[in-house]
Amino acid sequence: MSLGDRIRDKLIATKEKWAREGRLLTGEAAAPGARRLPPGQRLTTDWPVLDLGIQPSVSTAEWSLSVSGLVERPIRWNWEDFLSQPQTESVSDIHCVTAWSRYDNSWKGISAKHLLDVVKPRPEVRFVLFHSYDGYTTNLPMAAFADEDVLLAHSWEGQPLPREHGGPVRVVVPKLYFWKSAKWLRQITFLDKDAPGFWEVRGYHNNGDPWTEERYG
Ligand SMILES: Nc1nc2c(c(=O)[nH]1)N[C@H]1C(S)=C(S)[C@@H](COP(=O)(O)O)O[C@H]1N2
Ligand SMILES: [Mo]
Repeated sequence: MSLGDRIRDKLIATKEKWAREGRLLTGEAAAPGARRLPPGQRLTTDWPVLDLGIQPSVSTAEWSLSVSGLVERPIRWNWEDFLSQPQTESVSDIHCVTAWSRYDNSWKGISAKHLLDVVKPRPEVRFVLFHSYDGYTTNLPMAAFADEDVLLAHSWEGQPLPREHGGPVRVVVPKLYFWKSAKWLRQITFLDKDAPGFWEVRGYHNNGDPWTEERYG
């Protein structure tokens, strides 16, 4: 096993232990939206980088996004196809399960709403699963994906999304802990059954609502 692999395994094991111990839980649930900063979070103005020890290097020339599963119209978009879709800008807050929050991030990309209009999920769809270039996966209930503020983002603060933060394209799901916002997005599958992702099978909560502290499940 390489040093990188050992460090990665240790990092994952530490987070699994935190999940078992309920680290950072305050027990003070807040109504979603009742306050801007969710319980147990502290504000930061820098932007920490979290990954599994790999930051895949994907050029826009080799990048593509496949959308498959229970949809009327599966797609595979290259970079040009992606940029030719209607573009949306939005500003939202980040809440990471490791207890940092960052306000007022401005994103640009295509909205989940638009993607849904294009691919037309079948009525039996209940869950969405994201697959990333580093092997990461994370799942969302369909209703959470269909929210107005969910974006497939290629820019942050007017600049191309940096590689360490998931460029060329990452998901942004502002109302859930940030582990649900897959970086280095490669594929989205629409499913009738749930399929817990990388952290969800390692002790993180299946939903991940910051205001009710759904940190661990
Ligand atoms: N592909 C991929 N996406 C990922 C992760 C990852 O390791 N791989 N980490 C998740 C976690 S745990 C967090 S907190 C955020 C971190 O995003 P940032 O590095 O841009 O702050 O990305 C999420 N998306
Ligand atoms: Mo995280």
